[in-house]
Amino acid sequence: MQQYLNLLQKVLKDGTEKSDRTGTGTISSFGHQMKFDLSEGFPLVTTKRVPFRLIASELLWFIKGDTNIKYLLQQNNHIWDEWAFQNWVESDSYDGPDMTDFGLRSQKDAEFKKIYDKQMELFRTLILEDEHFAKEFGELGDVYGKQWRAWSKSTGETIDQLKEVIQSIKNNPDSRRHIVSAWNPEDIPSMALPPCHTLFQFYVADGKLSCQLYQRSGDLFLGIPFNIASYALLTHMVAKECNLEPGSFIHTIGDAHIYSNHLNQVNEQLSRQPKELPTLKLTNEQDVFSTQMEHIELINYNPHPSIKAPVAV
Ligand code: THF
Repeated sequence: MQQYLNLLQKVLKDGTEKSDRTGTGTISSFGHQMKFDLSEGFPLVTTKRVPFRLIASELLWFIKGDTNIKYLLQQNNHIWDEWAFQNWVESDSYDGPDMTDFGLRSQKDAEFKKIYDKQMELFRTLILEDEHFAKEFGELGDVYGKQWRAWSKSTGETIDQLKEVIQSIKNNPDSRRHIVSAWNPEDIPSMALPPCHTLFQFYVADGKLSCQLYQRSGDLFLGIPFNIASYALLTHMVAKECNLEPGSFIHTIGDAHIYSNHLNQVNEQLSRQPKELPTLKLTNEQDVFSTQMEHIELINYNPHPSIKAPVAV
């Protein structure tokens, strides 16, 4: 994972201060690439503890084609809560305390944070316990699950890109068109967040399956360790179904940025020595689509302690 640490270092050193959508402020640099040989171990960052369980359940959520956070909450995964919460507090049916700019305010104002935490708790309970509420406010719109499994055509039909790409890997491995796109220009206005991981391509050679991701924007401290492990896991899963060995994961990033409130955390991480990589074991004999959490096993992950940081919404 030295490559990840090198990228952090490079952006700290050469990046430009840049304002951003969330109002947090970043140091940013454009156009980077990392390459992970999956035979050398599973690329999960070891200079802090990364909650792999959250990465795996998020990926299974995408693969199911689900776009409602209810499933994530049932898995005790809260990484998407803020985006659904935002839709609720901005809607006409919301009549609680004012939550304008809750992301920034909850970090700066301890009194507000108490009120915010209470509203967020209420929101989670409603999603889990009230079916109508979950249908209306748990929905993130046309995010990854929708684009991967049910891209809408102008005719009203849908395209299952993930199923088709797996078929094409099996039937025509040499193809140069093993592509899944999450970037659907027509749907951008209805998405909670336009997709950060925009497009990925598989490649087959020498009995090995590789994957390259183009990510338009990457939060280097919080998001990128998730994204690397998520696509590495997907590559393992697809390789297994197609009777191939996992090859490399290549991660190409457009706007690579470090949020200004993650700088201490990044420096702490850079002071640590990377440890040996864990390995991944997939225990199901079936296809990608029937994989469950209990089929995904991470072995020998002994990272440095976790480092907390606020997520920019
Ligand atoms: N927005 C921003 N600003 N950064 C992102 O990484 C990001 N994502 C998704 C959507 N919008 C984003 C959500 N993914 C965490 C990790 C990934 C996320 C969101 C949040 C996070 O907070 N991770 C903590 C652990 C959290 C926990 O234990 O619940 C961590 O320490 O890793 C990019 O895909």
